[in-house]
Amino acid sequence: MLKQVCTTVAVACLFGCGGGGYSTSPPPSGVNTPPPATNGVSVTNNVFSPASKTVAVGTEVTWAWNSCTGDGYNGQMCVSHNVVFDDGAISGLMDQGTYSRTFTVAGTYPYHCAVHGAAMSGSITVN
Ligand SMILES: [Cu+2]
Repeated sequence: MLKQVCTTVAVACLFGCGGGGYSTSPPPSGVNTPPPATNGVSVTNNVFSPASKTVAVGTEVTWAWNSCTGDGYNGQMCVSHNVVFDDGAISGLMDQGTYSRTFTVAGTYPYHCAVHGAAMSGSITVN
Protein backbone atom coordinates (compact mmCIF):
# COMPACT_ATOMS: atom_id res chain seq x y z
CA MET A 1 0.00 0.00 0.00
CA LEU A 2 2.79 2.39 0.91
CA LYS A 3 4.51 1.62 -2.37
CA GLN A 4 1.36 2.56 -4.26
CA VAL A 5 1.23 5.96 -2.55
CA CYS A 6 4.85 6.74 -3.38
CA THR A 7 4.36 5.87 -7.04
CA THR A 8 1.31 8.10 -7.27
CA VAL A 9 3.18 11.03 -5.75
CA ALA A 10 6.11 10.55 -8.10
CA VAL A 11 3.87 10.50 -11.17
CA ALA A 12 1.98 13.58 -10.02
CA CYS A 13 5.28 15.39 -9.57
CA LEU A 14 6.36 14.59 -13.11
CA PHE A 15 3.47 16.64 -14.42
CA GLY A 16 2.92 19.10 -11.64
CA CYS A 17 6.29 20.07 -10.22
CA GLY A 18 8.21 21.07 -13.34
CA GLY A 19 9.61 24.55 -13.31
CA GLY A 20 8.29 25.92 -16.57
CA GLY A 21 8.19 29.67 -16.36
CA TYR A 22 9.42 30.25 -19.89
CA SER A 23 8.03 33.32 -21.56
CA THR A 24 6.52 33.15 -25.01
CA SER A 25 8.36 36.12 -26.48
CA PRO A 26 10.62 35.54 -29.50
CA PRO A 27 14.16 34.32 -28.89
CA PRO A 28 16.54 37.15 -28.06
CA SER A 29 18.70 38.24 -30.93
CA GLY A 30 22.41 37.66 -30.82
CA VAL A 31 22.07 34.26 -29.20
CA ASN A 32 23.60 31.37 -31.12
CA THR A 33 25.53 32.96 -33.94
CA PRO A 34 25.87 30.99 -37.16
CA PRO A 35 29.52 30.69 -38.21
CA PRO A 36 30.58 32.21 -41.53
CA ALA A 37 30.07 29.77 -44.39
CA THR A 38 33.75 30.15 -45.28
CA ASN A 39 36.45 29.81 -42.63
CA GLY A 40 33.98 29.57 -39.78
CA VAL A 41 34.06 27.27 -36.77
CA SER A 42 30.97 26.65 -34.67
CA VAL A 43 31.47 26.58 -30.89
CA THR A 44 28.79 24.27 -29.56
CA ASN A 45 28.67 22.54 -26.22
CA ASN A 46 31.92 20.60 -25.88
CA VAL A 47 32.63 20.49 -29.60
CA PHE A 48 34.36 22.73 -32.11
CA SER A 49 32.88 22.06 -35.53
CA PRO A 50 34.76 21.37 -37.69
CA ALA A 51 37.43 20.34 -35.20
CA SER A 52 40.22 20.71 -37.73
CA LYS A 53 40.51 23.16 -40.56
CA THR A 54 43.14 23.96 -43.18
CA VAL A 55 43.46 27.51 -44.47
CA ALA A 56 45.86 29.60 -46.53
CA VAL A 57 48.33 32.04 -44.99
CA GLY A 58 46.59 35.35 -44.34
CA THR A 59 43.18 33.81 -43.69
CA GLU A 60 40.94 35.10 -40.94
CA VAL A 61 39.12 32.30 -39.14
CA THR A 62 36.01 33.13 -37.12
CA TRP A 63 34.65 31.09 -34.23
CA ALA A 64 30.92 31.61 -33.61
CA TRP A 65 29.32 30.56 -30.35
CA ASN A 66 26.27 28.31 -30.55
CA SER A 67 26.14 27.18 -26.96
CA CYS A 68 22.69 28.22 -25.77
CA THR A 69 19.93 25.69 -25.39
CA GLY A 70 16.46 25.93 -23.93
CA ASP A 71 12.85 26.46 -24.83
CA GLY A 72 13.34 28.59 -27.92
CA TYR A 73 16.29 30.03 -25.96
CA ASN A 74 13.86 31.89 -23.70
CA GLY A 75 14.65 29.50 -20.90
CA GLN A 76 18.27 29.91 -21.91
CA MET A 77 21.06 27.82 -20.62
CA CYS A 78 24.16 29.23 -22.21
CA VAL A 79 27.41 27.41 -21.53
CA SER A 80 30.64 29.41 -21.56
CA HIS A 81 33.58 28.28 -23.67
CA ASN A 82 36.77 29.88 -24.92
CA VAL A 83 39.42 29.33 -27.57
CA VAL A 84 42.92 28.96 -26.11
CA PHE A 85 45.79 28.38 -28.53
CA ASP A 86 48.95 26.58 -27.51
CA ASP A 87 50.88 29.65 -28.72
CA GLY A 88 49.12 31.87 -26.19
CA ALA A 89 46.40 33.56 -28.27
CA ILE A 90 43.11 33.43 -26.38
CA SER A 91 39.52 34.50 -26.86
CA GLY A 92 37.32 35.73 -24.07
CA LEU A 93 35.39 33.19 -22.01
CA MET A 94 31.89 33.68 -23.35
CA ASP A 95 28.62 32.03 -24.24
CA GLN A 96 27.61 34.19 -27.21
CA GLY A 97 29.30 36.10 -30.00
CA THR A 98 32.32 35.54 -32.18
CA TYR A 99 36.12 35.53 -32.03
CA SER A 100 38.38 35.93 -35.06
CA ARG A 101 42.08 35.34 -35.60
CA THR A 102 44.10 36.00 -38.74
CA PHE A 103 46.89 33.50 -39.41
CA THR A 104 49.89 35.14 -41.03
CA VAL A 105 52.48 32.39 -40.53
CA ALA A 106 52.27 28.84 -41.86
CA GLY A 107 52.09 26.11 -39.28
CA THR A 108 49.77 24.05 -37.12
CA TYR A 109 47.82 25.83 -34.40
CA PRO A 110 46.24 23.50 -31.86
CA TYR A 111 43.69 24.98 -29.47
CA HIS A 112 41.26 23.91 -26.79
CA CYS A 113 38.59 25.23 -24.45
CA ALA A 114 40.04 26.00 -21.02
CA VAL A 115 36.79 24.97 -19.34
CA HIS A 116 36.43 21.58 -21.00
CA GLY A 117 40.06 20.75 -21.71
CA ALA A 118 41.26 18.16 -24.20
CA ALA A 119 37.71 16.88 -24.62
CA MET A 120 36.94 20.14 -26.43
CA SER A 121 39.83 20.83 -28.77
CA GLY A 122 40.61 21.67 -32.35
CA SER A 123 43.38 22.63 -34.73
CA ILE A 124 43.99 25.09 -37.53
CA THR A 125 46.55 24.17 -40.18
CA VAL A 126 47.92 27.12 -42.12
CA ASN A 127 49.82 26.63 -45.34
CU1 LIG B 1 34.15 24.49 -23.52
